Amino acid sequence: MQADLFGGTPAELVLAPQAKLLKGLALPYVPRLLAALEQIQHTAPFRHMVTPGGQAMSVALTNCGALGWTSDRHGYRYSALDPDTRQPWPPLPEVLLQLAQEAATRAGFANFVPDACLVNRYRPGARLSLHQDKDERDYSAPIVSVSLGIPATFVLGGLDRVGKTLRVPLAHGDVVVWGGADRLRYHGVLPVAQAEHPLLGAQRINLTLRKAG
Ligand code: MD3
Ligand code: FE
Repeated sequence: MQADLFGGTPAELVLAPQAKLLKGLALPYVPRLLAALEQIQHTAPFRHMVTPGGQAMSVALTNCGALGWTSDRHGYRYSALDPDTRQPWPPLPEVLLQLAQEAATRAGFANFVPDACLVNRYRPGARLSLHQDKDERDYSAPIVSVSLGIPATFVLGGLDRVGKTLRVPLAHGDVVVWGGADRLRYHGVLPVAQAEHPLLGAQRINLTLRKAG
């Protein structure tokens, strides 16, 4: 799918005052992103982490960058080491830094320097229940999210668990930037429907770039 037929600025949808969906912004980066993902998986394979409640997540994950998000029976935290290998996470690829900075700048957050990239893999049926992202040290930095592969429906709520939610379809190449007060909104992903993507097959990959440390 083409972001914009006329070579102009990609469509920018305002989801909330400081949350912007940049349709197709990642499309020109896809070949380099897929090559980077291959490298990351080689060092740090996808795995299903366990939540503090003792349940295995339906989403499989890995990380790159100085810090990686992890979960186990004891809680959620950012760690410099992959708990499975006790080795550092693979470095943040240049292409991800470039894309994150282009997206953040377009959304009004100049000078974004992420130090963590969580890579989520959704097979059909995988979902992410409504939650807030509260494990980072500094809420003033934005979060940049990149979607690849089969589509998903993103659910955006408010600052508390109850209340109205907005459903947002996310497609291959879409980028969302969250900052300011909207960074602490509840959000989740509905169970992903069975589908095939020409490049990624039956999976959705979501990369979330953050300043965690
Ligand atoms: C809205 N991932 O890893 S990314 C997560 O598609 C996570 O894998 C989802 O939520 C995914 O924590 C959604 C989009 C996202 C990320 C952070 C947010 C949306 C957000 C923070 C505040 C509000
Ligand atoms: Fe989240």
